[in-house]
Amino acid sequence: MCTSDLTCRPMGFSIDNIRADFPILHRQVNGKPLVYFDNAATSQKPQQVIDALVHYYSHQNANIHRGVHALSQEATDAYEAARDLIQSFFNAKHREEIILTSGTTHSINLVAHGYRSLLSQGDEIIVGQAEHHSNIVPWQMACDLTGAILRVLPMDQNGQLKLDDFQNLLNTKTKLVVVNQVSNALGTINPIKTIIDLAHKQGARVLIDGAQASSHIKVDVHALDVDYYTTSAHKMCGPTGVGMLYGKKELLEALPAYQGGGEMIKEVYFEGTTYAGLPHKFEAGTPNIAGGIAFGAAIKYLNSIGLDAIATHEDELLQYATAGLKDIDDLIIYGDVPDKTAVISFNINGLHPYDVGTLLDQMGIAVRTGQHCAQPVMDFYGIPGTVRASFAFYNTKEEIDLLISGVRRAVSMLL
Ligand code: 7TS
Repeated sequence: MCTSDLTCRPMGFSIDNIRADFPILHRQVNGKPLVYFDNAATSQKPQQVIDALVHYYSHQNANIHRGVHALSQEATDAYEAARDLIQSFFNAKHREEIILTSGTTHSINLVAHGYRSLLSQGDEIIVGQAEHHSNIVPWQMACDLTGAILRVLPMDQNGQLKLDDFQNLLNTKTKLVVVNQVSNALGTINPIKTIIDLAHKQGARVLIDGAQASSHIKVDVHALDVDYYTTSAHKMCGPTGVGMLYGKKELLEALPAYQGGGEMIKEVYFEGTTYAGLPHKFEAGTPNIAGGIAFGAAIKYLNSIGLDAIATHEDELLQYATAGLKDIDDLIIYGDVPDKTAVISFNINGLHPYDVGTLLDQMGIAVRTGQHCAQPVMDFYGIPGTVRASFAFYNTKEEIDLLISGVRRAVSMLL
């Protein structure tokens, strides 16, 4: 356990300076200072990201990719500069491999929609058991329309995917493997490099849902050799309504277009239409321009702190909180494994997660309760849901002390 700031936090990591960047962290909720532990749902936004949104609307607002006028050019440059920042953050080889979407859900649906034309009767897709609904339902839809079959890669009692079963599930009919890098319900990290390599050996493609990973773990899509990777800006200190799909260039070129409309075309005749090249082929309509630019600002902000420093601090919080919570009688942590991000999903025997969450809210502590859009995980454990506390690099051990004493108080009030 950590005893002093000097021994535990990386050089240059000043929690006070970081917290000063986040205006919302200084407000009160229910008469108490806000303790925000719902970071897996969405992260808070630093002033730099808020400023980027305000700056765009105050000084640059224009539609992009279509005007000869100065404002449109400026807005286009700012938007495309964000794409470059995202490309470099994820180490994609080509900038056109970065498709700006409205978020992970949109990114996955985009690929799944394209696969409706690529799948045939009897083809198989392997999906992890601990997926968010947005990495289940689009594949079910694609299977329903094509006659392809969805196979589930099971997890063990600790929420870890069973790799032996994976080897058995993979076969010549497997077209695609879709798993998250980190489970939103448990925080468990999946061995995606092994999964990608095994799938490729069998000739299958892999889509990784990185929504819970990309602001906690350094992701190098090139080194991973992943085929598709998705994330949402709002989990990375960026705004809502914007996100990313990375895809290997040749795969995106072969994937059918998703939405039709302006910007995604080369030429339109009533007799037929030709489509624009990447990335525009998948970016129909006016995008979330301010959001894209602010996504770039969020990447710059994360880079300025450093993912290594972020991971070190968050892991310290995770270890501290896990030890403190485990001291509470009858508290069960789901997915309590060494390889996880700073998410603790728990229950207390005899208590409904909703009641615990509601009492914590009265104390100013924001956690998420329920199924976390991952019903199969809850069904696996036979529970209605969990209390989920998820930490970010701007959280402190003092806040975790409040969580632990808050849970103790909730238990004494409810039991
Ligand atoms: N995949 C994972 C692993 C997620 O955690 C989420 C959102 C999504 C996909 C969908 O992302 P979106 O930005 O398109 O909505 N997860 C959560 C959560 O855990 N609590 O609220 C949203």
